[in-house]
Amino acid sequence: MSVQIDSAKRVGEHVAIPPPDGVPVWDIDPYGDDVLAHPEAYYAELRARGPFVYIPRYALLACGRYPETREVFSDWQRFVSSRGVGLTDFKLEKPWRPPSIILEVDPPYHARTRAVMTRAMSPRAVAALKSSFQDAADALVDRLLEKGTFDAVPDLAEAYPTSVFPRAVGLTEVDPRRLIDYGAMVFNALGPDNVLRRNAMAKGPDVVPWIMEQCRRERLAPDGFGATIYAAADSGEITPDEAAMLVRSLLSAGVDTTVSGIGSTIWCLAMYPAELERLKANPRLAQPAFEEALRFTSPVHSFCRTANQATTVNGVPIPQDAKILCVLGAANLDPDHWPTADRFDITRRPIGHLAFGVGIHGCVGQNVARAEADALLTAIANKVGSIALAGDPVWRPGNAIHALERLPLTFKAK
Ligand code: OVM
Repeated sequence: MSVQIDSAKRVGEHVAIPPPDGVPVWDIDPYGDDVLAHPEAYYAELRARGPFVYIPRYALLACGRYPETREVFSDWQRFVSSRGVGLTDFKLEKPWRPPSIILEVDPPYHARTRAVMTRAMSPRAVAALKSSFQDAADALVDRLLEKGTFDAVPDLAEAYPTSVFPRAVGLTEVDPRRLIDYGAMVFNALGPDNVLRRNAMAKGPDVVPWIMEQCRRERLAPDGFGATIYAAADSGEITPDEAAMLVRSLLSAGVDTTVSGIGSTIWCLAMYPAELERLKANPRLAQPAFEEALRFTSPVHSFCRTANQATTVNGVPIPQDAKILCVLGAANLDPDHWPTADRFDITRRPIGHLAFGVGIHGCVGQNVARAEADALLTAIANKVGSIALAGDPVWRPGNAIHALERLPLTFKAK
């Protein structure tokens, strides 16, 4: 028994569990445009209805309270990733691309690929990039101050990561548009066969072959994350084909995430000028400001897991084969976990936020994301006197990413 959202293409197919005893049924589309663009009311209602809800439209369980979301996300034995982290159960439906060999696998195999990626983006490897990240951030902020008024989505949130990350990977051909479009495919593919997924997937013929080509060893510089990954193939730790797949993971997960996280952080500073003042007064708040912006906006709003066995979470029965939508954005705003949860406070230091996930699958690139944000926020703290909206911010719906479509701003110098 399974749900097929689109029977011809079999997109989003998974086992259609019935509502478990005692789990409230909620007739909502969590992939609706309005929910995805402005999710806060949905987050609050999801938490209020119970530790889990059953969503009949997709025969799906969903959780958004902090303890349960953290438990499902942490326990890789009961809640596996190898059956896909979107709506599709890879046991039932062939995924749109060969599965990621780090995201969409379980232990023991996972430990092998994870170790290579951890090494490639180690604190030492990232520290070596610090001064070039800072130079690029200083130069970009200077240009934006000269412009005065600009759209912070293309001109800052997209411009900065695409100016430093491809080089850090070792790409020798940089095509920001294709990198961004591939990210949109990978993340929207986690949802149902809606317009968001279809529009993103339509770029496939232009984008996928280009991405795969950039993953080849001959294409990569000898000093990036990619080179470290291929060095692990030389030592026999992984195969050359696995090395190419891990470079693909860098390009899948490293662009749209940081673009979204940086854009949303800038939005926070524009919306909460008192917090910008605190950052200007103490540029060392750059790191905690980014963490708080991640908690506050959750750029990756949800990922799924699949129950590999019947179990219970906080007494709630979870049937075997259930897909569980873990709404990280809801957990990061749970008022039972976070005092004054809906306040953006750059001195909060929100240890344990779920914006990078948690557990063995927690974001392996988080040091890189932090280094990018740190450089940019340090440049802003040192150079920017005020940030004002120059028009209405527009949020863009996404099946897994919550990010801005447009953010018109005016920067004035310090
Ligand atoms: C990957 C990957 C890793 C993390 C997130 C992601 C859904 C992809 O390994 O391809 O986006």
